[in-house]
Amino acid sequence: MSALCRDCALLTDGSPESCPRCGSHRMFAHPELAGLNIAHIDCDAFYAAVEKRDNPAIADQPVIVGHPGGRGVVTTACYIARRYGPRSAMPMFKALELCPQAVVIPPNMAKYKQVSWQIHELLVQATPMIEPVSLDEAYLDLSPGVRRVDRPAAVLLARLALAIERRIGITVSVGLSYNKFLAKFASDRDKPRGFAAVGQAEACALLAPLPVKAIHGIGQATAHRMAMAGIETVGQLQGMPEAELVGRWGKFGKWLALLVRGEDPRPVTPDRPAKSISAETTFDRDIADLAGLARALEGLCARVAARLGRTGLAGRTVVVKLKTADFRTLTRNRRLVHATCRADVMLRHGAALLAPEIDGRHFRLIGIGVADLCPLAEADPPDLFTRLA
Ligand code: TTP
Ligand code: MG
Repeated sequence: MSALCRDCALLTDGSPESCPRCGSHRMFAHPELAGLNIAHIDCDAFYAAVEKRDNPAIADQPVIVGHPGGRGVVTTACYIARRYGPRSAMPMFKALELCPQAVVIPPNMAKYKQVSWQIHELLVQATPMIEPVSLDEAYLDLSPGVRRVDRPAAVLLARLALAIERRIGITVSVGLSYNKFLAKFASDRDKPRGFAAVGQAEACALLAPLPVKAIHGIGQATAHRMAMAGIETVGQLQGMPEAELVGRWGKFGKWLALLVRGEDPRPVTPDRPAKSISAETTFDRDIADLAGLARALEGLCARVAARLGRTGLAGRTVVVKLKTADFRTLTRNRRLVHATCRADVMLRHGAALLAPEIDGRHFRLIGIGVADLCPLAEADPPDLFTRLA
């Protein structure tokens, strides 16, 4: 048996009540913990959590995110509001009947997207194999040889959950298993701020009592047809040989035969790579002079280079973006002979793109990035002089 301290990420043998290093009681013990590598991370009441983070005055109140008014629906209800009944997709008027004291906040998608990206930036430090499912959830492959840090997956996940809490200010629930289906199943078992694992030895028994809809791919219609045939639970499907499942449901039956026994062949598939990587900043006071703008570019180039390094990418085109005081956006770009991931190279080309724009106009924002991405290995070949040296 291994146990994980969820407050200091120590992985220890046995199942102690408290952490031998930090004394925390948030211990998670599981016999297969050290050997499970596929994870699912899901933010808790995501939109509502972001709104509470940004307004501590409502932290202890029931919060519903959604468009107020007659025809609106609930997009997220925080966990306090859920005690009174409101749920996602419920008509707002009904949610407010159940919980009239709720604070209703219209969704701010731009903000949630930004938080989602910040979470992604943390996840990518643990592994490049991240499959985002929506703004607030992703699968991670943390297998040895894939993960960036040679620590057990459970340790990396505890660190990620802590980093998301401390740096971003919201909580997540983590599911750890040996495939995607069970990792997602696990992340839902201990919400909010949860940590759960499903091992090989227990998977079938855990799935057996669940309604058939718990199986990925069984929707309302299939569940209804199964109910007509007297099949209500996953256990009943487990009792059927594969030939019978295929006989009844064709190709889907083959899929069912795997999933009901806790097998899922789908690999974690990283999202399509970004088309460009960039950083930008809005000034407190508009800037018109080259020196001031170039100074801003320097910091931005360092940020872009750091992100390129983390994602293992480089770019063949440098792009500079400027926004004028009267909100006009202009972009200037330059294709390079060799792709780059270096801040100094980006800065040199960035400054060259910037110079012709300095004509007295004031700018409120500057950004720089690289596009036409390629693997890092193809970037910045040593120049002739270095090669000869
Ligand atoms: P979920 O992860 O399903 O829900 P949640 O994060 O609010 O709560 P939890 O995971 O703790 O159960 O969805 C993520 C976000 O997606 C959610 O904050 C709002 C949005 N969403 C909708 O807009 N409509 C919906 O019907 C659902 C379910 C979610
Ligand atoms: Mg969620």
